[in-house]
Amino acid sequence: MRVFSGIQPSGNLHLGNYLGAIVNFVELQNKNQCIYCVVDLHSITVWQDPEKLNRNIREITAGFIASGLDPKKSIIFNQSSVQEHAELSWLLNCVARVGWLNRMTQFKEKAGKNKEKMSVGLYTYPILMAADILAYKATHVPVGEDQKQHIELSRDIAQKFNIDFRDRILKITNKEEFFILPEPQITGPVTRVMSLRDGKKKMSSSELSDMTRINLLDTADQISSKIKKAKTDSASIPDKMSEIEERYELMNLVSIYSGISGRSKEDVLYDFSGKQFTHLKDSLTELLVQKICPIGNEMKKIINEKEYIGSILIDGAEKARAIAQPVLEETKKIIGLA
Ligand code: AQP
Repeated sequence: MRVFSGIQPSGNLHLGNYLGAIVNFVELQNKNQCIYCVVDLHSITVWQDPEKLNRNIREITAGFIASGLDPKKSIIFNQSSVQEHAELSWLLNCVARVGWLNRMTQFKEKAGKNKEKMSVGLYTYPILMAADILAYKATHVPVGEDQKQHIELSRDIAQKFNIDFRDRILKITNKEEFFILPEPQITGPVTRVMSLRDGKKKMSSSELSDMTRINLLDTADQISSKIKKAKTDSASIPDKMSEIEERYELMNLVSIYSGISGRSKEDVLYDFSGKQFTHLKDSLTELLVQKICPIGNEMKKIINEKEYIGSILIDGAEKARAIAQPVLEETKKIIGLA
């Protein structure tokens, strides 16, 4: 298995990133070759304050390390320092079809009625993501559920390339196929953490209100206040999961509790059934403070160690380029460019 995944440095590394992706990243690094990228080129598809972007890149890197990623085991780097991503992305732009991009729900959700005013980069973002993955011939991509459609697109692009250039691939590589079709690994403790203020919307770093999410850098007081104010309904807490399927906010709190504690959602719900919401919220706050605050404190320490973070990213970029460059060169040869 070769694992690739990334997180955008758009500020506010949050509980969704942690439970949906990072926990899995850490687990996978022990048995596989893992490549984890701070996808800075993705983040600029929406406006990023240039004065803050560099710190945000350090924040994600520090978050990786504080959560348990080991730069000796995993390759950690930022996307813009390995130019192969951008170059392969252009080549794949010429393979992907407009109709495929038009089906991407994330663009529709993000753009809403303002489609015409969005950056072209936001529209073509999934092709850059395909390049990120295919440049390493990654076999597995650990992500949250929201990224499933983008991984499927990466597979479609890989497959079309393999078909369009079948004869050239055989001639140049002596193999039937060039790109590997990557598998999504949507197996984090919670694959879709929802907003604390709206159980139908995913927790997101770009949501304007900070009350919608728990950031890994939040203090114990901030966590406590956000969970206290988290939206709930007025009905009592039942003891069966089937009864909370449409009570989205309660389902979210139970899922987060389960993801952090490692206990099943059924057991968690059973423990709090018939009790007041404050019991669930107080207990969840305690768990989150125990789990998240040490990570946040470690991040705060590492973020300012600019040289340390710089050396991890430079070393990671070198290792990443050593894999991606030959793949790009071969891709160009297959296409007839080199
Ligand atoms: N709410 C979530 N629940 C579970 N997994 C999530 N991920 C993100 N949000 C959740 C997973 O985290 C990885 C990095 O995601 P990202 O950098 O694309 O997302 P973000 O930080 O949450 O940023 P935005 O502002 O919300 O951007 P979009 O809308 O582009 O995702 C991915 O594996 C993702 O699945």
